Amino acid sequence: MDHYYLNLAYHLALQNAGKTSPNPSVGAVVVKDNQILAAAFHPAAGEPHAEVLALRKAGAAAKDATLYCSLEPCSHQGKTPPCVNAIKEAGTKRVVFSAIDRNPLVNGLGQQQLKSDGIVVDQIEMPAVNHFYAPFFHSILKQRPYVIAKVGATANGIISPADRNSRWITNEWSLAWVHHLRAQCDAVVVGADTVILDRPHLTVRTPGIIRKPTRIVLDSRLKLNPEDCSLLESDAPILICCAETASQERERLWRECKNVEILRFQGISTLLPALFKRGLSKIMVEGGQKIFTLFHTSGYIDEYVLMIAPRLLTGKHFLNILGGPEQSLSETQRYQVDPPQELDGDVIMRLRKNV
Ligand code: AOF
Ligand code: ZN
Repeated sequence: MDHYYLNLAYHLALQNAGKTSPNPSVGAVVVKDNQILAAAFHPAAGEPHAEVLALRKAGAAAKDATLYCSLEPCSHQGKTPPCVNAIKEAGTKRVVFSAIDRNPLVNGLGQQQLKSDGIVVDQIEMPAVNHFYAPFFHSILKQRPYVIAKVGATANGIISPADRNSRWITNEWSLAWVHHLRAQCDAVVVGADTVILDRPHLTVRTPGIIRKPTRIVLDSRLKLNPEDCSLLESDAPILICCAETASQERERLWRECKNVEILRFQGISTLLPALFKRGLSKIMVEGGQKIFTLFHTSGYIDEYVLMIAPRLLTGKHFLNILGGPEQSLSETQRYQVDPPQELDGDVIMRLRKNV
């Protein structure tokens, strides 16, 4: 039954994914005599951890129970006290967890502490859980956000037809799916040209999900004009990233708008750690070609989500996913691929770097 309860803990974590940043989403289940006594997920950063909430719900009955957690319980004092203390105080007999918390402050110390308190500890690894926590581990170890590039393209790799009139290459199922993916991210990143030409809102429009990822625009010369900007038509934070030399006058105009911040930056390698420091640990780059190319050639795309429509487009003046220098195949990298998903003909491929 261990797998069953651990899977339940993982599904609790999935349920609250995207809402705990910069913390990971974690689920916990308290079980005794094959009865579920309590279950909880970590609601948000700064609030109690999943284990603490589940044990609190179980109360005195948690004595001699088994605690199932999607992630190794923490052993450090952060914004909240160590979970291992609460686990010991509750008289928990056994802890089963899936992934080791690779946060350097924990990284195995949680399970070590539990064992030295006389608690039986078992780890059951699950590939899905490892994938689930990869962005968190990645961002905390590299001190920069995990970067997903979301690309909607034709089967011959075209992201933007020359006329730019046909904005939606993929179908409506795919568009709905993108909103769901956005809801799991802390920010969406696009270039200024995409905002000017496509007039997007870049918000999450999924019924029942209230999430407002920051809308980041890379606009080195501050071309965007607050007097005519589609992003201001909806309510979610906007962060405009521009060069040191961009117009002060434009910046002043932008500063008068609600929900807008301006960040001056020198290059992408300094921008990403700055975003992480602002609590953005998972970001989704949505184009256009210049922005994909910038992130790709500097090696910052950790995962591609390719949404491929079953269409082929002819012509010379369209845009491919990536620009950049001529490469030979031997210089390219082979990614790991999840089993492709199909949404009414569109194919979603997730390519991840080998880490
Ligand atoms: C757990 N259970 O539910 C979560 C954990 O500042 P704090 O106290 O909230 O600690 C944050 C760190 O705790 C976070 O970076 C990660 O290592 C771990 N998250 N651990 O035992 C939880 N969310
Ligand atoms: Zn904890």
